[in-house]
Amino acid sequence: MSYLNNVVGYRKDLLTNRSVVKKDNYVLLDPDGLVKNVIPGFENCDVTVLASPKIGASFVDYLVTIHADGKNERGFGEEGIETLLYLIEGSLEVKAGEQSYSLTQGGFVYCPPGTKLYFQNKSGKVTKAFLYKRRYDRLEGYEPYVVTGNANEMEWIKYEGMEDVLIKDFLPKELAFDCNFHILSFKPGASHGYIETHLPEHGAYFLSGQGMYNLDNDWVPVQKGDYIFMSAYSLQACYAVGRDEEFSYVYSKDCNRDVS
Ligand code: UGY
Ligand code: MN
Repeated sequence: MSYLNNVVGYRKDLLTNRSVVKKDNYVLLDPDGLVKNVIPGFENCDVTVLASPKIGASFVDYLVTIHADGKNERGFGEEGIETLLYLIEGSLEVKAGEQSYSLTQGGFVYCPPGTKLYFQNKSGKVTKAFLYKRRYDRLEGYEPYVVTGNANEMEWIKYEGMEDVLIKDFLPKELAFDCNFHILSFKPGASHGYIETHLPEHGAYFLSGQGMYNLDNDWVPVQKGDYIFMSAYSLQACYAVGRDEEFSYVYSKDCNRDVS
């Protein structure tokens, strides 16, 4: 790196970006490279599309900065689409259809297809949210429903029996739901028990700490604010680095369905 500092006009922001894009395999997005997208109906919002079908995902993830009085009056979630909003920072008024919720940091609302998700930032402060949408895979005899809660009030569960890797599940483990959302947290030095290779896809937004991630056997450093898409069967595992802070991320995972 040091030679770059002697290059006349060297701009660190132009020459260094940790993002990696391996379409249909995995994607790491460094927040320094994110750009704003215009999404109809999102007012006073900076919207970035993270994962989408263009990189091989069956879902769309967004990072949304909602400025004072930012809102989406059209509602989020078209016909047949399920949605989730997770509040990374600040507070936000959210409606699932006609039902209203006041979310604080860590709050989430899941809407099944047929229920639109609306939000409005009345806090006067900037708020940051993670949004997800995906075509719902209906199973005869089962009806998904609105689920809301706050991750900060949920109990940690040992992940696969490990003492130093903990998980929280947002949605009930019921066949009505074809996906789930989790927060996975690693104590300093902790790691997955093995390199996972599985059918479900993930979109993961890093909430705290730093770690090393094995993505299809490429080891990449990741930290708070990064985003990773992991496609079906993409090899994946990580360990937390640092001494104090836990390494954690919120992520989606499709589940409860046969392969069609
Ligand atoms: O649930 C999972 O598959 C999760 N442990 N995967 C991951 O963290 N990459
Ligand atoms: Mn996994």
